[in-house]
Amino acid sequence: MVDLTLTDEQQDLRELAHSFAEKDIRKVAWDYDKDGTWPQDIIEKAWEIGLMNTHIAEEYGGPGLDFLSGCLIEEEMGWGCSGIGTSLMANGLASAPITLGGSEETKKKYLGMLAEAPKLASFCLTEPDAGSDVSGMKTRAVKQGDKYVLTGSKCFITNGSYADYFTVYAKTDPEAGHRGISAFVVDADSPGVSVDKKEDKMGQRASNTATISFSDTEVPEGNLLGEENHGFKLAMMTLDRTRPGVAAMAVGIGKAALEFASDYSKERVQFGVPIAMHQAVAFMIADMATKVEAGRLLVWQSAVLLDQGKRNTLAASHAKRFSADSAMEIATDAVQVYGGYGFIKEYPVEKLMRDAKIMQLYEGTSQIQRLVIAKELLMGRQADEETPEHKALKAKENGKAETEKEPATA
Ligand code: COS
Repeated sequence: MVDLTLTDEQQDLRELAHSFAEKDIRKVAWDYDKDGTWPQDIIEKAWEIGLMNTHIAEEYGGPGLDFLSGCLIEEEMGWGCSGIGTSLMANGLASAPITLGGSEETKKKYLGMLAEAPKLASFCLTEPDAGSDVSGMKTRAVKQGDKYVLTGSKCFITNGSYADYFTVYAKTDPEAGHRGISAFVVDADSPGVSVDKKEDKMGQRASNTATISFSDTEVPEGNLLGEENHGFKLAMMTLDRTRPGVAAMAVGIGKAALEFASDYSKERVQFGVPIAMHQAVAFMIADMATKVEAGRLLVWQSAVLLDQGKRNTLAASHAKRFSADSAMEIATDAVQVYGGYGFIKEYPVEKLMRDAKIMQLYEGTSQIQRLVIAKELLMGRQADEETPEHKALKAKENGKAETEKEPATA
């Protein structure tokens, strides 16, 4: 039986996140957006009440929550302010490669760091000449004795100016295309690391976006994530884990825009009746609502597959593509429902329209999601392929079962 009922814990978490978004985020969202204010106060409070780093396993100090719970939080953060939400959630992107590929020591140190204090980490993949085309990156990592030396520049790095460490992708075999990329953890205070630029953005202005450069930056070999030259797959598997959450944030933007538009349509009177009574407007509201509901279902599906230890590449791209494009459409329609007022900064929906745009761009453009969808469908990859965590979990369970059996067989 397919059951879309949330557990009591998930419902409580969703309520906590909603209340935080309403009382702490929305209160300042439009001001922080205007001035591009860094939301340090909100980050500290969100960390304190357990809304950050929910994916970090209990053994490294986190709550080890499921992916669906993470998505419930992300939707509420998107509803409150997706700029602030992006700042709150970027640790998930930066730390997923550590969870997937880090040694025990690396996990304890770097996942533990985020669990112990309201610290931040950034994911450094994109470069000025390598956005969608990840394998075109130029950053180099050269092995010298027991360390790697990194040189290169990464751009559009979320939280880059405030991060304590970075997960960085670099070429270890420049001739090997995507099979010559490796991933590393780099401490932000390492010699040769510089934060070059804070971008002045159209939307999500409270989030920080920076350029990070590495100049002969030495990284201990123990900070290599996964195997050398296997970084591309690590990046793709990371994006499989984070795209459902980004899609959830887009659903949150859509829901916010829908609510503002429907409230306004009931108040605004034209031709003697509230504009909601005009079918032209009512149908727009109806379409917005369907897009929110459909987007949420795709998000939940892509998260639940992960929670079941299944490959979710296809579902994650469906969710990200549809929810991002829908957020843009819904926010644009919300401006339309507000008429001329929608275009004015004093009213709430123009911010949502600016914020929604980035959802179609970051963590893979809508065109890249279509490319992934087409490849997954045409190459017939199996949705139920097990993930490495699932295999590891099974092995652990089997190990436990064997141990439990031991006394009986002895
Ligand atoms: N999980 C595990 N492995 C994956 C994978 C996934 N989700 N997706 C691809 N791979 C593997 C493939 O199986 C293939 O393996 P082999 O080397 O063994 O053949 C390899 O990775 C290359 O895959 P593919 O041929 O599909 O790569 P392409 O270069 O053609 O396409 C795209 C890759 C364009 C989809 C990828 O580069 C991408 O997602 N780009 C967008 C990046 C992005 O989101 N940037 C935003 C910045 S992060 S905020």
